[in-house]
Amino acid sequence: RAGEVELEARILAAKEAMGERLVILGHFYQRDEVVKHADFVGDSFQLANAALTRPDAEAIVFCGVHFMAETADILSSPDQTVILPNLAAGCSMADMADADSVADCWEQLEELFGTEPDDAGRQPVIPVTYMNSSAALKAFCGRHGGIVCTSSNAATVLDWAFERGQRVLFFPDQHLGRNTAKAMGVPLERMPMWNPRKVLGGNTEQELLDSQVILWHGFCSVHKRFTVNQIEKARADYPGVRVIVHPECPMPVVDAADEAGSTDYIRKAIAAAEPGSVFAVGTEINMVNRLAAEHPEHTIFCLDPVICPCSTMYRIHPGYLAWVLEGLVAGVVRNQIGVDSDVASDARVALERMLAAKP
Ligand code: CIZ
Ligand code: SF4
Repeated sequence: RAGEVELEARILAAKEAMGERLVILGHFYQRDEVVKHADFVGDSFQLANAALTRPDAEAIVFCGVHFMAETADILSSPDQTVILPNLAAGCSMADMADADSVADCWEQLEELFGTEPDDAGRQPVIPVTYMNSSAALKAFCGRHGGIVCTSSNAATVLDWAFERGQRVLFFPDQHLGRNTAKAMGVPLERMPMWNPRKVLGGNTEQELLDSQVILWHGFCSVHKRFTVNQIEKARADYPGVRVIVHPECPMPVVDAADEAGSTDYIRKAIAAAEPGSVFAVGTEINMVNRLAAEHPEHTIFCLDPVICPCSTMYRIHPGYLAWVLEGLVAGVVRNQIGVDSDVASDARVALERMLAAKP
């Protein structure tokens, strides 16, 4: 406790000393002791955009995970410095699509499908990456006619890709890809999964030739914990409960829920509901607890009764926040995230395609 109070005082003093030269961004999945110091709270893309509204801030301290800080660095101006308070705050899902495995997959696909467009001018494969991926993977998509998506715009982005390609290679999250494509009417038989440890990803040539969406094998270890059993239990305990889950959850869970949507969707659905509503939410616990505190007029609980924070988000301890902020006050930049300029410009191409892809 005493330690917490002291840390908080150190953070506040450093913020005060930095004034307008500093902006602190806090992801929805961060713990309260960190979020309370954030100038903006949001999902990864909202936060990258929030940074753009503060061109005067020379330092952007991103309380989130590595790929988010990279995206902020790609979109911010060259004289802004992006800082990740703990460099060990990665994302296990993003790490599942490493550059070597992706390059190897692409080579095998090019060999199978060729590189020539069909009569309608569609490329053999359009790569689509979820925002939750490394800058290197976003750059790969930029270089190969591909695009980035978020969990809010995945269907719009897939439409964009289906217009331009005979099929899509979707990374890193199999669940977001499968749930989105299924809702758009793509049959499951046409969504083989690519396992990078196997030749042709573990598929036959025919399965790949018939595919419409090839799903990378990645997943989120937080969202894959939600189960249909938990939904059945919530419905039994709270008749009339609204079950909302994130589309990173496995397909049977999304199918059994009342609704699936991004963190932004979940927040808006709860804010718009009649007072006295009951929500069982399938996403990270810090966000669910905060929603419950912000909306005492509703009953809101996490679908998983066992506390399940995102363990890498949790690595942003207030102690690291104090340490990087005090560094800035002393003129020392600690834990800077800098994306190489070639990578950043290719990644920006894929991000800009996403912004231009309108429903
Ligand atoms: O699951 C995550 O990490 C999310 C929702 C990230 C994001 O885009 O904010
Ligand atoms: Fe990655 Fe899942 Fe954590 Fe999001 S919640 S940062 S996808 S591990």
